This record gives sequence, structure tokens and C-alpha cells, in this order.
Amino acid sequence: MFMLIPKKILKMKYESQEGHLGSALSCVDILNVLYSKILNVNFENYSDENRDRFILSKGHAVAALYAVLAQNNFFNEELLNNYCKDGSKLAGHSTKGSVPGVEVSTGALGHGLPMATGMALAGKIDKKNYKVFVLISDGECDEGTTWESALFSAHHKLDNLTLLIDYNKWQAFGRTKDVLNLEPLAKKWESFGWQVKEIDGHNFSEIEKVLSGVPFEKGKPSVVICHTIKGKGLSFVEDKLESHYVKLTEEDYKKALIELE
Ligand SMILES: Cc1ncc(C[n+]2csc(CCOP(=O)(O)OP(=O)(O)O)c2C)c(N)n1
Repeated sequence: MFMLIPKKILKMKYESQEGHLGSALSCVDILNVLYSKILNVNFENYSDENRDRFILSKGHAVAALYAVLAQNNFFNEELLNNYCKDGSKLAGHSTKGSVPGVEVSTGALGHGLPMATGMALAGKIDKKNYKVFVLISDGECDEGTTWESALFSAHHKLDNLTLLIDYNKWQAFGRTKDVLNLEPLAKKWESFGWQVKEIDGHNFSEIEKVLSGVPFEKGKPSVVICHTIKGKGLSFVEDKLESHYVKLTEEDYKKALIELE
């Protein structure tokens, strides 16, 4: 039976009783557009050296990546039923080699952009045409590694690198503005030498349009600040602190299935 991707994530979270539901729903629309419209990567070429690369740096949201990879036939969708269960290939944080399409292991925040930067630099040195995309959380903009990579990428003119920031304005225990304010975020990236655009990270046509236009400027890395909603689509967690660690009861699950219809 056909099931919308957010519903698949919901089912995985309910059946595994693992948290991070809000984190996955925050970025799933971006991943959906990336894999269906933008990236030159699929089950046939996922280990080809010329493929585009995508790194989900906020590895705690990997349920969204698994659901999107399954939808795009990287592996059999049946595997989603074992998400986060004993012996499953699908762990709660991204694990390289677990299933086709997971480029690197992530979960310790702050490492996705450094790895993507290295891949983009390698592409330039090897004179390859592939593009590198990486999605980080707003919380990862608190990490020194992110800003070191920002300096480095601009210095080396890595215009084959596109950063997506999932700006849902929440971290694990509070609002981003209260934990560590990032504003003015666009100006910060501009001043680091990046070309910046801002979009609604749940609007499919906006996401597709902006990502079809990278690099925004020759010789500069691109960053897309995606305004998103943590727990998007579910009234009882949407834009709420609970969305990070929520464990769904049967009643929540039934209500959520109706809301995501
Ligand atoms: C280096 C590191 N420190 C702490 C954690 C624990 N942790 C998991 S998610 C999270 C923060 C969640 O907020 P954010 O990074 O903004 O992600 P999102 O709101 O998109 O889920 C933290 C601190 C971690 N995974 N890695």
C-alpha cells in the first residue's frame, strides 16, 4: 500500500519507540526533493566516483534519510520495518555501509560539513564534476568545526559544495535563540565568503528551484538557509520542545496518522 514518506517515518518511530521524530519531519521534505529531483545518485551508481554526494550531518534524523532512500529504491522498503530494532541494518544514527546510499557515519554533531568540504576539495583536485550537498542542523552552527569548514571552503573556492541549514529554531533542550543565538545567520555566512539564499524548507517547488541553481556564484560555496518547522505536520509536537524526544503512545500514533493524511 502506498504511504507518504512522513507516515513511514511515523511508523518507524512508533514501532521502535526511538526519539527524534521532530528532527526527521523537519528535514524530510528537503531530502525528498534532493533525491527525487536534484542528486545524480541512485541504486545503480551509488558507489561510482562521479556520483553526487549527500551527507545528512544531523545523523539523529536518519529515519528521514532511510525513508527517502527506500522510496528511491536504494534498498527494499521492508527493511524500514526493522528500524532501530536488535540486529537491524538501520541504526538510529547514520552508519556508513549499512545500506546503499548512506555516504558517511554521522550522529556526533558538527562533522558533516568538514567531511563534505573534504569531498568537495577532492572533487576539485581530481577534476571531477560531481556536486556535494550536506544538511546540518541549526545546533551544528554552534560548532567550531562548522565555521572552520566555512572559512576553508570559501578560501578554496569550493563552488561544488552546497550547504543546507535545517533552521527549525530548536535544539534538544530549548529554542536556538535562547541556547545560543545565531542571528543574523545569513550575514554570518555572507561574511565568511558564501553565497546565501533563504527558502521555506517545506515548499517543494522552492526547494527544487533553489537547488537547481547551484552554485549561486562561480568560485563560491553556496548555502541555503531552509526555514523549517520541527515536528512539521503533527499538532502535538509541531514547533514544540517535546518533538525532540517524544515517544509515541498508541493514541498519539492513531491521531498522528490521521493528521498526516
Ligand atoms: C557532538 C554532539 N553533542 C551532543 C549530541 C546530542 N544531541 C543529539 S541531537 C542534539 C541537538 C538537537 O538540535 P539540533 O542540532 O538543532 O537538531 P534538530 O533540532 O534539527 O533535531 C544534541 C545536543 C550529539 N549528537 N553530538
